[in-house]
Order: sequence, then C-alpha cells, then structure tokens
Amino acid sequence: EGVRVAILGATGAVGAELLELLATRSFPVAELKLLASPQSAGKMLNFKGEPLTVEAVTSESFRDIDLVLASAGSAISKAWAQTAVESGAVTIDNSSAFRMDPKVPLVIPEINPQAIATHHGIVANPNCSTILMAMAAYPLHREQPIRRAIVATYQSASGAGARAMTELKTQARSILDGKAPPTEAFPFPLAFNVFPHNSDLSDNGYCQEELKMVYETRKIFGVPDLRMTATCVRVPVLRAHSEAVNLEFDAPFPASRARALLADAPGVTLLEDWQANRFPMPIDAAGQDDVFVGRIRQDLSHPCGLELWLSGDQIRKGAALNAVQIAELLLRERGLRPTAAATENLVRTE
Ligand code: 2RA
Repeated sequence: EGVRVAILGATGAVGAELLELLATRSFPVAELKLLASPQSAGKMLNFKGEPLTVEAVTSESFRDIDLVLASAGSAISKAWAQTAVESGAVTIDNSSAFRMDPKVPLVIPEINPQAIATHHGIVANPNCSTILMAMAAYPLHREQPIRRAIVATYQSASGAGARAMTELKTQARSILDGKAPPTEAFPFPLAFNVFPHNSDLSDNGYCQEELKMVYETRKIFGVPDLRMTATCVRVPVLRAHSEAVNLEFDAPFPASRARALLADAPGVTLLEDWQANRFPMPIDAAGQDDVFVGRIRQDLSHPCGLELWLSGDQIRKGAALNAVQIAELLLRERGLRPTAAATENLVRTE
C-alpha cells in the first residue's frame, strides 16, 4: 500500500521542491500532510493538482504517518523529530540537527546507501555544499583514497531560503535604480557583491558551513582523518551552488581517468567543451537533478593533485532530491517502519 507522508517545512523553497519531486518521481504517496509553523498555517499548496492546506505542526501531527520529510531548520527538527519517531514515522531530516549523531546515518544514496541499515528512526540529509562536492569527489576517492581536499564554494542565495532569493532580485533592482538595496534576508548587499558565508564563526576562524563540509564528508566517506579545508562564499546566484575543488592523492591521478570515472558516475554530468572554453555554470545546473562537473585538470603545483569545478542545484540535489532518493532507498531496502529498537534508543538532540 502507499506511504503516508508529512512534509515539515512545506512552505519553504525545499518544501516546494519536495512536493514537486514526490509527484514527478511517482513516489507512492497514499496520504500527504503539509506541516509548518503556526504563522504559515492556512496557506494552500498544490500536490498533483489537488489543493492542500498547510497545518500548524502539533504533537498529534505525526499520528498515522509513515514518513516525515523535514526541512524547517534545526530548532524545529530538534523539537519534533522524536515525537515523529515515537509516533512510528521515519524522519528524513534536511537540517543539521542530527547529522553528526552516531545513531543517525548521514546519507547520499549514490555514495553510502548501506548506511541506512542502522537508522533508529531518523536519517539525516547532508548539507547542500557537502552533497554537491561529495558527488564529484567520491567516484575518484573510490579509485584512489583522497588524502586532502581543498574546497572553495560559490553558494547561491537559495541556501538562505526563498525570502533570500527574492531579496537578491530586489537588491539588484534597487541598485540599478540608484537606491540602497534592502538587507533583511541577508546581512549585506549580495547583488553585484560576494561575501564569506555568514554562518556562526568558530574559535578557529572557520564558519559552521565550512566545518559542516569537513565533518560531514568524513562521516559520509567513512574517513575520520580525511584532511579537508573549505572556504564558503555567498554569491549573487539564485539557486545553484558552484565549487572549486582541489584533491590530493598518494599517487598521481590522471585527469583523463578522472574524466572517465565522472562521465560514468550516477547523478553526475560531465560538462567540458575545451574548444569552446565552456564548463559548468549555475544556469546549467539550476532545476536539474545532476551535479555538473568540468574543467578537470592536473594540479600544476602538486604531482598528485587534481583540480575540478562543479555546479549543482542547491534546492534539488543539494536538499530535496537527495531526501526523496533516501526515502526511495528506504522503501526499497527495508520499508519505512523504524526498527523496534528505535523507540528504546531514541535519538538524543545535540
Ligand atoms: C547555505 N547550505 O547555503 C546552507 C544552508 N542551506 O546557506
């Protein structure tokens, strides 16, 4: 029979993409409940042509629900995930709330699908910039273990939400009209500007976004001592992140071999036209499932280094698509009922 699904955070940019993907991928939805904060309750959304009213999430919301797709931020996930698991629903959480919890698998279906076997009711969706980088790096890592990764990201406004995407356009319009750009969704003008990702800073000078990339990649690859560093930057692009990735191996990794591996990698499109000097751009990746990779070249500063460039849709593969693919994987591999142990070993919040 079908799956009774609840989307927690239905009115956000990722929520809208989840609705679209559940429909276009023919996920077997028997019943769909749209949940959000009380402020968003009452909004009407559409699923497969049917109008649906968004409800305010309550402790009763998850009764008779099999699957919760949560994308409402860490605080909401921490507040409600345990209630969902106790109600018997499996929760795929797009927030950072449980990603590093040892009882919570952190999954990219093309990379570590086996990790879902150990879930106790919650499966975590990695951060978007982590997913996109991992999709390009893992096919190479599987051939030759990566010893060190250096990543610079060029992150779209969508990572800061639907309101931020709207503000980017408003800022651009204001500037072209010679007016001061609004800065409500963003702390600074983003139009015609870039700024280092403004997530909270740690004592070591890294922001949370950068540390997420490092710690999450280590967990997904199963390499606790993977040497990695990242510089995350917000750029005036609507919904696709781009990343410059430098990978160091123990031995030389021919660019031609990397090209062949990535051309065959699931969820990756190799886009390289050297004659036309044409490589992945956000406008190629926006709205697409695949991560677009190109400009693969030997690192001229290191005999065992490799450089590559990628663009990927932050809302789609960076969030909603990966979550729906995890749901499809769970359905195929083990069904959606949490293990009996789930209720005893409920996931602790951070
Ligand atoms: C960002 N990855 O882009 C974060 C949150 N989605 O800001």
